[in-house]
Amino acid sequence: KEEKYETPSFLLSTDVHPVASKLLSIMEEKQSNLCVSADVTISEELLQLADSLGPKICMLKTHVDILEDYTAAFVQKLQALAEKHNFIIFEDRKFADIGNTVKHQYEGGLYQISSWSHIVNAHAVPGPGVVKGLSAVGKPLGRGCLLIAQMSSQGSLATGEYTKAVLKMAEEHTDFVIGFICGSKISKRPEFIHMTPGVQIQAGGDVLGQQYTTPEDVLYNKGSDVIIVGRGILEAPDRLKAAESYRMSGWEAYTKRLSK
Ligand code: 5IU
Repeated sequence: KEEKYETPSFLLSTDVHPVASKLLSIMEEKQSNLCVSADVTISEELLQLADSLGPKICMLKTHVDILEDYTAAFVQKLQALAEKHNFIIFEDRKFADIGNTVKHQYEGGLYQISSWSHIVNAHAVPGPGVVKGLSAVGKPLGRGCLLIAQMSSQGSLATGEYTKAVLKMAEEHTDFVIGFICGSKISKRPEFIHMTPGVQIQAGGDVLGQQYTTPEDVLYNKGSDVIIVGRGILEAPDRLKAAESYRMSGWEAYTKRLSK
């Protein structure tokens, strides 16, 4: 297949966080900037999703606390599938407490998230202590963190000056923060990864304030790097077919932007 797209040179730079560079090479190798949001409540279904959609995705996003049958054996199986299909695991935990508390929430409790999730995310509301606390646990394990700079939901307060302050917080912690959850590109630094939820083939929303934009709009017009898709795939009659269609339209829009 002909493509104008070339490996971005910063991928070769040693300054890039190992998880970010792994993600970027997975994206290239699989021609996918699709992160599936596996919002299901039974672990067997999640594993089955990870196995069947694994070849189409660069990342799998979880909410372990919605599983009704979580076990340590489940995460071991999930990790094995991440190895098998070469994708990154992202637990969408949205940490938002003081540093000392998030440290415990990240490392301990029932889920021991730091032991299996390559990436987590955090709200910047508490100030830099939240990043420092998470980093104390995650950095020695080679983990990365995304800061929530904007949200897809209607009436979100994460806008304007707040978003700018999040960007500054990220710039001050580049040894652990690898990018953002956002609606559009907010930093020109190529080593920051921009990931956007609220994506469906058709723009619109749900009854609880979620707002959807299309892959083309998010990746081409808004300059984001990765699309996060949940119900657009989970509620499709054929999930594999839907995932392939998001992968294809996402990769097309992304490579078109990179060769702009
Ligand atoms: N999610 C959002 N918006 C955000 C953030 C996270 O939708 O701003 I931060 C999560 C919630 C859900 C997934 O797990 O992304 C989107 O799912 P749907 O594609 O089903 O709306």
